[in-house]
Amino acid sequence: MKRILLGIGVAFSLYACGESDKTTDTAEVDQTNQENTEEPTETQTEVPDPIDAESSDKYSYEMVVEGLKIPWGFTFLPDNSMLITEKNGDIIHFKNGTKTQVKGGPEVYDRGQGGLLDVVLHPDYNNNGWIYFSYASKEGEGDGGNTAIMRAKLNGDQLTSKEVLYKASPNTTKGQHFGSRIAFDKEGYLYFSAGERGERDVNPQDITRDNGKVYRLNDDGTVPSDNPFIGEENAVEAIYSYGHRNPQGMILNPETGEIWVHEHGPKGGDEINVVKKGANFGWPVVTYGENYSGTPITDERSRPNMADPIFYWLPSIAPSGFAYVTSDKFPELKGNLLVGSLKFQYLELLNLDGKKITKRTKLLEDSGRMRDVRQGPDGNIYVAIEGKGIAKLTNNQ
Ligand SMILES: [Ca+2]
Repeated sequence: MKRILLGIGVAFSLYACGESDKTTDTAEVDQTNQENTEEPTETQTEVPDPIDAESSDKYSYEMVVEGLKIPWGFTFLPDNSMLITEKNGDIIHFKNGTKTQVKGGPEVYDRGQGGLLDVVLHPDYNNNGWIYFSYASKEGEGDGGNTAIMRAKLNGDQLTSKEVLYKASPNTTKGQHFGSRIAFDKEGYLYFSAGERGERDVNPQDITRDNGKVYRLNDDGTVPSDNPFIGEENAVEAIYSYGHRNPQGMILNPETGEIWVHEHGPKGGDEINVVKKGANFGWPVVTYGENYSGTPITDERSRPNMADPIFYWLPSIAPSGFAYVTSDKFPELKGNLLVGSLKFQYLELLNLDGKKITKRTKLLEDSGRMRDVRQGPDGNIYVAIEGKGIAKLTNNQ
């Protein structure tokens, strides 16, 4: 069965979003009339209205790894050394104050928002040594690239035992919306996102196509037998949920065991979604955003058969990187969420009460495009800042 979106006909350029390159992402200030920023309709949904962010100067940062270009993701090895992905394809192992280039990484399609993306360790890394990467890959037929997942092992300064676990298709030369973040749940399933590649009217609502999806695989890349679309005609059986736009944040919520994503909206309407098996998250049939030109995409915010976000941003912050803080080092952050803002160049603290965001606070304002945020094994909070490197959060008191 094909679930193809009908009737959303006009294709607008989606190139100039907050996630796009540095020259365009701040160009999308609202130059159009204000009537287009009408309040969303409240008739069908219990989604809370956006709230304003407060500012806090309680925190600063100190650089830990300097001289990076676009550090897209990073993770910590058991010896507390750091593995960092640069969008251009470089993999850097930072240990005892020294950066070493890791050889043998995936060949990446470094274009627009694509390149080497996330890096995550297997939950049982200590025993199996598997490291997972997401990246834009040229593999397969056709010009351009699409999102791929590889796992490999680190031996000295060399990646070995490389296995490509997934490659989305078709390739396209469009530069936007690759996703991609990776997370494991408590049962050891591997989740990752692939954005809709600038084809919003083609990909996100069609489960026979890649892109605009969250995927679920076994750790070896095989498809779990209880994935939601197994056996549906022509379905991409690795799909776990659909109707996504461009998720660049993904966490395991340690309290609930759920996978949570945030995703870039268009102009307005970045969302936090609780991933559910087989759910349709609505893009572009329902959205709290509008076209970059200020024209509406739809006036529908919610439908009964589509999953609402638990929270949305208006205006968009262009979110990238996502962390749930469990550390005792920062009691004010514990049990809450951290999200990087590319567009406004700060770290956002979201106070969390169950599935409700109760407060937004801007930390580290004007630091630079905040690409990723992770809690380290030492309980510290680390951020990846474009044009700078990896920094550690410090308390001003
Ligand atoms: Ca949605």
